[in-house]
Amino acid sequence: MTPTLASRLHFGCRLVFSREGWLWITTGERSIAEGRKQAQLLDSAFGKVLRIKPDGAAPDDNPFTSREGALPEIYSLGHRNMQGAALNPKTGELWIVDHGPRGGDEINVIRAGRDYGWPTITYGTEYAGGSVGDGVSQKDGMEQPLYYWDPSIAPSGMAFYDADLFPEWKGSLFVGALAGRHLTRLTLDGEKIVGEERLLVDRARIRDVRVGPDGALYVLTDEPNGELLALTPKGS
Ligand SMILES: [Ca+2]
Repeated sequence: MTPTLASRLHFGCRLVFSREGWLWITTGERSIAEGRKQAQLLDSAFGKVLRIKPDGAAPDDNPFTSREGALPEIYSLGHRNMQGAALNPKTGELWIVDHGPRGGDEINVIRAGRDYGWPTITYGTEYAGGSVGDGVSQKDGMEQPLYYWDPSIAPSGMAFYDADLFPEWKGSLFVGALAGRHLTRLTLDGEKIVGEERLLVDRARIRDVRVGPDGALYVLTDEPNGELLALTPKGS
């Protein structure tokens, strides 16, 4: 990430390959005031989704390649701390979950060149209390989330379920919760999130969730004595 800032928080961190083989990278804004501001700046890699080719170069059709002073790797901007990202198996689009401030965790579908608003707009407030910036949640030219959590769940990894082992889960989107200590199952109608079920409630802080080739759901806990859980249907 460039430039460098001294901080131990909000590094983003998820990697997803697109169908054409380019790599999406989610970066955080390092949580400090200087990095937060840079989430809106096109000469900084903080708080962005980046897209690169296997050799590290920016694809020619990235949205800001012809913008003077902009990093050509930038695909979208205005993000805070995207701890989950997954390819939607139906559309091939990138979906992310952004760990927000208090009351502002978001799910977004990522489209080229769009501004997802952080820190200008948010549904959350500062952890210490008080509004973020002007305290607005909508603004022209900035994307609204598909869904947000208030109170926060502290989202981590995410995965679309497209396997057959749990037929009733097909098409669902799973998101782990850290402070929320559960696994969320979201039901979708296209881009609308129409239902939320909480599983493994108070089991552990959950860091990541993935679907295995066997159709089981694998859940990674985030604890001193962390575990990898495999979820399969009863009797299977
Ligand atoms: Ca947003």
